[in-house]
Amino acid sequence: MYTLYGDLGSGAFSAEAALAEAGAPYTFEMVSLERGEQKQPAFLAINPSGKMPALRLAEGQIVTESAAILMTIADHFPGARLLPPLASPARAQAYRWLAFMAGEVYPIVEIVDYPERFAPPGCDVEGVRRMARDRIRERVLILERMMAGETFLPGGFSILDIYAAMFSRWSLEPDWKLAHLPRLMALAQAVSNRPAIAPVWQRHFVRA
Ligand SMILES: N[C@@H](CCC(=O)N[C@@H](CS)C(=O)NCC(=O)O)C(=O)O
Repeated sequence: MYTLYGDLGSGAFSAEAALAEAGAPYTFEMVSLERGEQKQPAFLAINPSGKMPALRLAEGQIVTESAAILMTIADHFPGARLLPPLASPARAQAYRWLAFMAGEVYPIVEIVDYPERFAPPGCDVEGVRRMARDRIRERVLILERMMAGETFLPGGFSILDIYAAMFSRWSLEPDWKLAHLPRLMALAQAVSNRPAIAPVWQRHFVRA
C-alpha cells in the first residue's frame, strides 16, 4: 500500500493520477496548504523541504519531488506503460521534458503563489508575482510547441501528460490559455477524461 501526502489541487494531483492510472493501492493523507500544515513538524519529518507531494512506498521509504515520484510509480508498474521503453529515444525525450517541467516551470509556481518569499522588504510583491507569471507563460509556450498533440509524446499516453495537464491548471489566466495553449488545453481535457484519472481530476480541480 502506498501513502500519498498532499492537498487537493496541489502537486499531489500528479502523483495520485499516476497511482490511479497504474492501478496501485494507495491512501491519501491530507496535508492542508491553507492551514500551513506543510510547514508543521509532522510533515517536515516526512519532507524537510515542507513541500508536497510526498509518497510513502509499500516498503516504508519516502519519495519526494513530484518528478521522482512519477518516475518511481512508472518503474513500479511497468505494465501500465507510463513511460516509453527503457533506453528508447522516446524515453530520453520523456526525461527531457519531465526535467524541464520540474526544473524550469514548477519552481516559478512558488514565486507566483508566495511572492513575498522572494521580495526584499519594501519591494513590489505584486510586481514579483507578475514577472513570475510572465516567466511561466514563456516556459509553458515552449511545452506547447514541443508536444505532439493530445499526448505529449507521439507514442501515446505517459506521465508527461499527467504532469503537463497539472501545470495547465495553475498560474495562468483562462483567456490567455484559450488563446495561446490549444494543444495543452486539449491534452488536459484528454487526461481529465481518462477513466482512471477522471475521479481524481474531479476531486482536485473541479470540487476543490
Ligand atoms: N520541487 C517540488 C515542488 C513541490 C511544491 O512546490 N509543492 C507545492 C504545492 S503544489 C507546495 O508544497 N507548496 C507549499 C510551500 O511552498 O509552502 C516537487 O516537484 O515536488
